[in-house]
Amino acid sequence: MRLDVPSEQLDVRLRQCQRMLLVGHAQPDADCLGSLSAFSTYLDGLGGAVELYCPTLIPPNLRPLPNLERLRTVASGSYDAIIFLDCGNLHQAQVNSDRLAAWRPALVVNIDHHHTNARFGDLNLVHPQAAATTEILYHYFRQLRLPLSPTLATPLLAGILGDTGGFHHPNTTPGVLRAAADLVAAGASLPQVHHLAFQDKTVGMLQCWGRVLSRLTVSPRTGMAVAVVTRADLAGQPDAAAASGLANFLNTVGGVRAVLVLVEQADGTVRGSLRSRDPLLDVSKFATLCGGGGHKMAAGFTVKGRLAETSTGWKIVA
Ligand SMILES: [Mn+2]
Repeated sequence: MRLDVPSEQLDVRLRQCQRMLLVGHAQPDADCLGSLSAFSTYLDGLGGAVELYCPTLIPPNLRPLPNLERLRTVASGSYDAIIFLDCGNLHQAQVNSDRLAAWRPALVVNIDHHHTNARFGDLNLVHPQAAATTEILYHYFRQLRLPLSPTLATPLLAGILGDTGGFHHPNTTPGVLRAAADLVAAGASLPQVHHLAFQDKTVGMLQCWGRVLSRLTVSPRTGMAVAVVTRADLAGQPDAAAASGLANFLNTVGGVRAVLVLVEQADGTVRGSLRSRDPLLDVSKFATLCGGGGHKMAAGFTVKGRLAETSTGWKIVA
């Protein structure tokens, strides 16, 4: 993979920085957290101070990745460089332009693979053909001839496994598999990383899914499965796990062309998760219409409102 910005050019800039902040998106997944973990290990080796920031808490199954104990949900200092990882836009990281200005960064780096990426950085390593942000980082580190220790290889593989659904999504290219093989050769354990990335279900979550699935509808006309998750269904379950896990699961059901999971959030919004396995569909277009974004086969959006049942189905009402 040829990177938009030569690796040496970014490496030289980062070596000049005293204070750096790594930023991940809200409700971070294995790719986002794998990227934060691996990139912080690399930056620690350059000499500057490195902070890790994510606006929401991280799923317990991903906490063992190196350096994530340093992750904070607040970052109030000023930084020479801010590096956004796996964020399609500032909004996904819950960062507005005032917040960004307050961090007073001399350099904003944007490393991502969402094809809706807004290219908001001073340096943009945005590669929509990459299966995962960690696949971009893999090539970045390789081009720098950085030795791949297990500490680096494990989170890189976690991101690849997470975003390829364990090598079963259509983004699993020969190049992804070669990168993964190289990471296993460098000391990442495939069974351990698979466990880390996917053993995220709990009994409470399955019971929540049970309530939601009892009302599941699949349109005979469009093949779209729609599931709605109310606050009552959640009964204290984390919203993100309910949404993305359920959407991925429904995407494996026969006869389903596309999936929409709507989850009522505690803050008076509804989060939509979209999935498809049909190469003729682009669910990110649907997400973009609703103010969100993402990939052709996995996308999401957030709208104000709450879920209400009507005589003909469910509606998002103010
Ligand atoms: Mn990703």
